[in-house]
Amino acid sequence: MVTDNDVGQNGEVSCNVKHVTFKLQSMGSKEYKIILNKPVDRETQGHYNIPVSCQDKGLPPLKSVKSLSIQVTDINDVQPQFTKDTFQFLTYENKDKDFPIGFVNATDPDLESAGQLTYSLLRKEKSNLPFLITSYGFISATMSLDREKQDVYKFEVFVKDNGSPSLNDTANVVVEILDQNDNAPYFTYPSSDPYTLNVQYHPQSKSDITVLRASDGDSGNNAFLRYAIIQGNDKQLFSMNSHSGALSFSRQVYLNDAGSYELVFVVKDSGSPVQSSTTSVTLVLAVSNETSPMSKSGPLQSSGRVHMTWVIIIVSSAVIISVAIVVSITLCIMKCIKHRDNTAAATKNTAYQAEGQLQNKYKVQSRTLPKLLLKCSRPVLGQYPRVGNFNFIEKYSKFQGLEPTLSSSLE
Ligand SMILES: [Ca+2]
Ligand SMILES: [Ca+2]
Ligand SMILES: [Ca+2]
Ligand SMILES: [Ca+2]
Repeated sequence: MVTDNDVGQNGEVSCNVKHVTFKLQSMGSKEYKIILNKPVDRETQGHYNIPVSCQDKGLPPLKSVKSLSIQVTDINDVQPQFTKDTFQFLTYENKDKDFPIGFVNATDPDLESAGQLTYSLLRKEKSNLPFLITSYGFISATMSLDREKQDVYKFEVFVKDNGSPSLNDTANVVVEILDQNDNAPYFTYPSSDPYTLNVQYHPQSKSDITVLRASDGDSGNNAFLRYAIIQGNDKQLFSMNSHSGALSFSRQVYLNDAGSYELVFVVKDSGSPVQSSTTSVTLVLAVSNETSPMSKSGPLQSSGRVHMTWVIIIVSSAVIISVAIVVSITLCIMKCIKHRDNTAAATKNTAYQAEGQLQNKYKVQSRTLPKLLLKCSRPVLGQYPRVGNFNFIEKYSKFQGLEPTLSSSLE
């Protein structure tokens, strides 16, 4: 409502609003109501300030401008919306009850109860889901989960606002259960423990005997199996392919290999910690008469003998060579002593005669000369006359206490 106390045209007033969303509608003299030019959305804009101007028809016209504040009231016109179409969670098996799985969440921009959300599980039929969800979207397990029973759970969650009428949304949830190594492998073949396996061997037979089989309820490395023989293979007659479980002869089979073998096999998974199981097999080996009679240990003994022969040859050779060396040395010493006795006499005169010739130059003492001569030119002395000339290449003084490095000749 607008007032103007003037009379006549001076009191006639007209008002208007320049706004795209609102306009004025006349309700008669000096009364207007503001109406919507187009719909408003509180979630887009919740408040408006609208300038309203009024002007009379006097001369000159007088004008008044006032701002109107308009607040948009909320209604529950937006439904809640999950932030994802599908929520995916991973969790381990064997966890305690109430173990947390994850959160789901949705948005709703409405105000107060129109935007207050409540979550729940959408239970289809009578499926016994081992999960619960709190009203604010937290999912947990209601029991310990076993991946070997069920490894994936798929269900829907539901969210609603508290407006009136209430609006809602749904989303998918996938919970994948991760494996733990909680199952030991077990043999499926042999099918019983102990087990008797009859094997007939012919020389034409292949080395394969049989293939052991095992199973493991886990997955991945927790079910990656390896096989081994852990007992009863003292003669090293059998071998096991650790991956395939194939049992075969590891060497040639001989007649005396026939008999019964109490074998124990193990199968292990590759989990952490490793789990395993064993099984016993009585392998009864019959061999055909065509089989080589050579004993298994034959080649080993033969090999041992060859080894021993070599040892004997080497030791004998060493002894013979040692004896030869000792005899040679002994003979040499004896010969040496004999020669010294002979040359001592032979050189006595020569030495003294030589001394006369040498003294001027080298001051050689007469008693040392026979020794030098004996060492340096003993073999020659016997073939030459007792009198000779000596040509030292070093002076005597250097010989004292040293091995002689002189050469001598007798002419
Ligand atoms: Ca709303
Ligand atoms: Ca709402
Ligand atoms: Ca498992
Ligand atoms: Ca396992």
